Amino acid sequence: MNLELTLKEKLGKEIKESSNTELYHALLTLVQEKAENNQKAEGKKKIYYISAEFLIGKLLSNNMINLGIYQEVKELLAQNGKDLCAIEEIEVEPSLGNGGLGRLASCFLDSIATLDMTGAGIGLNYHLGLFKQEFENRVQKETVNPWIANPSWLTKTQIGYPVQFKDFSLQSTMYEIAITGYEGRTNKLQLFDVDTVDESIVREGIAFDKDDIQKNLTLFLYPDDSDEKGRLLRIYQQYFMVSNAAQLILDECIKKGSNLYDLYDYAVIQINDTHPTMVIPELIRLLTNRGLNMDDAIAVVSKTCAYTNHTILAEALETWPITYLKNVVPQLVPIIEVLDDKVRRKYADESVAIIDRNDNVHMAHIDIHYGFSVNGVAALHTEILKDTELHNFFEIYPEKFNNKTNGITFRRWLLHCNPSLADALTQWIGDGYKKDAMELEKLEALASKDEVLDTLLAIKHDNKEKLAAYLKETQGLILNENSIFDIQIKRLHEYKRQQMNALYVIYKYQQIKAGNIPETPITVIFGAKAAPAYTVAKEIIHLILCLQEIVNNDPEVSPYLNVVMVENYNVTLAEKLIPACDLSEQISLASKEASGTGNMKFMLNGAVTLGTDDGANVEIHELVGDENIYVFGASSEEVINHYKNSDYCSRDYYNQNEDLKKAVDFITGEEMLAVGDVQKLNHVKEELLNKDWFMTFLDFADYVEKKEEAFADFTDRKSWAVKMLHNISKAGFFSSDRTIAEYNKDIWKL
Ligand code: 26Q
Repeated sequence: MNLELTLKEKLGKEIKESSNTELYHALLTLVQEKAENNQKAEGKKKIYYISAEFLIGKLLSNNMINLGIYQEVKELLAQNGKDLCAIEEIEVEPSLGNGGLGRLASCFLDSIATLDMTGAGIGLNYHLGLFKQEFENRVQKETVNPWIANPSWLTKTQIGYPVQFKDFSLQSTMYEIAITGYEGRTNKLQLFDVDTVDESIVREGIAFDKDDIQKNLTLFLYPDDSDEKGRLLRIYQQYFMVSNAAQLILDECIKKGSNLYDLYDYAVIQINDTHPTMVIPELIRLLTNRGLNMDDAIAVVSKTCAYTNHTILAEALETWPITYLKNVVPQLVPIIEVLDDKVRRKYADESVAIIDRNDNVHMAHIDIHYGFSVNGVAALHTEILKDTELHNFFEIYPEKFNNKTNGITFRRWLLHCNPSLADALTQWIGDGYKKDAMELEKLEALASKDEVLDTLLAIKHDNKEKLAAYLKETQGLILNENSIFDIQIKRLHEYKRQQMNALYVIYKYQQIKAGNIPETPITVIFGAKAAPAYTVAKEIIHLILCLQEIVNNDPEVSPYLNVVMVENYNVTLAEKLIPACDLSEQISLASKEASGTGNMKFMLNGAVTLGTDDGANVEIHELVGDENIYVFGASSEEVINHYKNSDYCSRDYYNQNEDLKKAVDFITGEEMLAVGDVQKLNHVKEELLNKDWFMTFLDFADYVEKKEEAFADFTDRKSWAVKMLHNISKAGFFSSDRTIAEYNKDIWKL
């Protein structure tokens, strides 16, 4: 294909004379056609990755990299005075996920296609996705985030199914997005939608009529579930997703020759957390409708479905009152009752029942009894599931439990987001690492080469300058590129402990005020959305925004310390923040973060981790060794014991640690009240003093000490560069290609 001719043909004019928007549209069609041509015949068995979230990010550049035309297009545009980066800005990021779980699903689709596996993602086509975050008077406000443009990456198909609810039925339409593999095949992300959805029912912010299911079913990514209507809508969404998935899967398998008794030879379904769990009773229902008896249907489905657990937080484990299911999907209720009955006949232990004494349905219990595999997402996480959270299940089914440590796609999180690092790596160790990430270990041999270390530092500095320029232009934020970039970007949740980082900022502010000036200036950068109904999380955002105001405007302090909270943190911003990071904050309370995947992205891009021994941090720690990571805080065992013995009292720490006390008191001191909301700030402080459920105070002293150590080490540029290099060289293990190869070997067996 002659790129230049094809592009001109699509434009109907010269490249020079085209606008960025016209170029984006032309490139989009060109890439779509090229992706389409890369489809391959399906193998007999197919992996169906069902997920309520796919956080795919912008697609243009990523697809061009995977299709091998990125460089050529970039140069062609440059020759015509056009900048690909500016064209990328036209694309709107689809935000069809909240965070880690959705982004993981997208990395997995990339790797499945790259490894040439027959597979598809199945989900929902939310018109407005996750809300867009705006800051107003230092408070998070939610607004809509329309992403479906014309043309877009979505293509409408002729495929659709009827989905029956209690009082009405809806006809679905399936949309597809091409998923390109790196020098691999093209697979599909299949998103179901309803034609009757009506964006005009959105009122102020993201408020809408929750009763009108025909108009709201795929309007938003699971909305607020703080009230009953929100929770019911969630069940409508989930059933709509899985009923479509089940019908599609059966159709495809029958076409390939399945007699349904051998369904598991044609399909394996990976259930991404419990959100798609109803696919199990739905498939059983459909199979019995097609003539299988109940026992056979259950046996077939149990050999087809596998479950991944992504969270140990009790409040995130889904349980639905059976009355909700009766009101939305009564046809599933008798099936779930049969499933529960069979469990109860076999096991007296009430804790493994599907329907509990209060008539709540435990979704994860369905997956564990009626799936053939249960996996956690990092070594520590899987051990905690086996030892505590799911211990009673592990005793029944030890053979079902397995670990699959998460991974990230290096195409997006290195080749695309950090091209200068990728080029330097290629120069040093060849480009074999692009297909076999373990080849990054070859870097170890270069740890004593000054020109390599200098280049690493120069690339980092350049990325910091680029980030500073971008944030200035898009958000009006001012960053000092000669300061240490200390970054915490992830959903806002108390267990992730942004509040501990904020307390450090206060501590440092007070230190500087007292004359203890840091050797190198520090910029503490945050990015986080809070769930709209999660009050404390929003108050913590308020706290950070107030600190930003106070610290950055204090002439005594701002030359040495700055606080920056980026607005509307999303995949696109992550791609710019991560390559610019020096210190990666992974400070969850040990035992609470199932894995984390941002930690891996930072490491790959040469940041050094400051973290607790939690989730995949444990594996990063093991790989890079004590010298190349800053680990602090109570161990997961200690934390689990504190919960077991209920013996943690935050106030004791407050009373015994003068620095901590001063920092906490500052939250409601006069400087803060001059810029912040008294109620919100009081409440944050009270929560910490009276509850601190995630033990911020327990780890605070150790956190400060380690952070100071990291900042001090940073000034020795050369030894810091060695740390960077070791982190990059050991990141190969965290390629999602490795993760997906393991899923296939142990679970999918395609
Ligand atoms: C459940 C019930 C009611 C309402 C909402 C939910 C809900 C929604 C989203 C529960 C969980 C999620 C998302 C979870 C998630 O993103 N988990 C993250 O998954 C990553 C990929 O495995 C891990 O790296 C992170 O550690 C984990 O927090």
